[in-house]
Amino acid sequence: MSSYDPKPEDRFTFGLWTVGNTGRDPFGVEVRKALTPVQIVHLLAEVGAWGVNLHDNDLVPIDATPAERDRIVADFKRALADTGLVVPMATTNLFGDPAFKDGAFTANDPQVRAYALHKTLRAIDLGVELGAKVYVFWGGREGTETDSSKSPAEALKHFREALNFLCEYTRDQGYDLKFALEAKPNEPRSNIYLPTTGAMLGFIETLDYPEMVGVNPEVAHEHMAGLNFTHAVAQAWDAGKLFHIDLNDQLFGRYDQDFRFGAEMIKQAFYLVKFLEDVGYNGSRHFDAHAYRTEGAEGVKDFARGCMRTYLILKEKAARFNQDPDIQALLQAIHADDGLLGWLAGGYSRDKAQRLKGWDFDRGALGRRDLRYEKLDQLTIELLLGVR
Ligand code: GCO
Ligand code: MN
Ligand code: MN
Repeated sequence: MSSYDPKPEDRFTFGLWTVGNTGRDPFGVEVRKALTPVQIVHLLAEVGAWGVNLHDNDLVPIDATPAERDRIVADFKRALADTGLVVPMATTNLFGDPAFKDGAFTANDPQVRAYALHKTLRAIDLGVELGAKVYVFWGGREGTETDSSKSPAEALKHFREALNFLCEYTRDQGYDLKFALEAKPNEPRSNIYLPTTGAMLGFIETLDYPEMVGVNPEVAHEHMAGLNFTHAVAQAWDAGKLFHIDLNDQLFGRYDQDFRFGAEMIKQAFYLVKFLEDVGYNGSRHFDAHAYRTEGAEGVKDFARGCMRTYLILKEKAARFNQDPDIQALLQAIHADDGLLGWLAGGYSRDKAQRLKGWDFDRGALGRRDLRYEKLDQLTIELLLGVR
């Protein structure tokens, strides 16, 4: 067994909709046979994943009868028990049905908004029944093509009301469940509200129970917006809000590509893995991606194994970075502190402000410092390219 084989403690998860993706796109029909949820659980166990996540309707069709629902859920639970897979996260499909064409919690029609709540209440029950501890909200249809149709401020009010209602419900039921909001700038709507992780973090503080609500940042979504994903993740971590993460890959400026983790922007993927490992993130590492449309049944397994393997290789590279004597020597020099300004630590005081105003800085020397980031970056690249 190589050290790149996934283990339960790696907390690698996939959605039913990820390895279950049939390759359908706006220009073409399915290229792969649809797998049942039970088959997907077995596939994930075969490739070594720890968990499986789901939207309500990935498991239970939207028009299933109560008896059908119970049978499907029982079969699924048996597959989980047979394989040892867990369900750490659940979510609601609030985008697929035509009822949600103008949004769910932010739709103009109060009946649609109420239906979205009704559907989510039931889906929360289902998620908790399966053991989920994190509940994701991705508002794919929460947005507009034309801003003549609704006020963005009204829409946010509606979204806030819905989340407050659902937080109260979760508390009322005594569920051990946290919410994680997932931002995306566009697709399928032309403009989706709260388009970035940073926007979500600001919004969370306006909720009645902000401590219950965090974020689920996704690589592809911040890349679609041309942003540095690791910086978004770091902000979420700093705020104590990194409840979940969606890993995949994506070039800037493209449609939602959902590629295998690390498939495109390997250096960004490295800094992300290094960040997660350095800070000790211990939530799910969820791959929200799917195989290329060129792939069949074996290709889907190659895809899933590739996501996990690349993560583990990058984790090893991060450990190497942290031990590399040349890299560490450079970092030590970069962060060197002669201690002269040590008295500034520990926050403001009137005396400190006075003393600082009178301090004589050698501005010229500060500007002349050669920072050696070129060398540091080249060493990082060489490490990633496998020659160190
Ligand atoms: C997307 C999203 C979704 C969500 C999923 C769970 O771009 O389609 O990333 O895959 O993550 O709906 O909330
Ligand atoms: Mn996505
Ligand atoms: Mn996602």
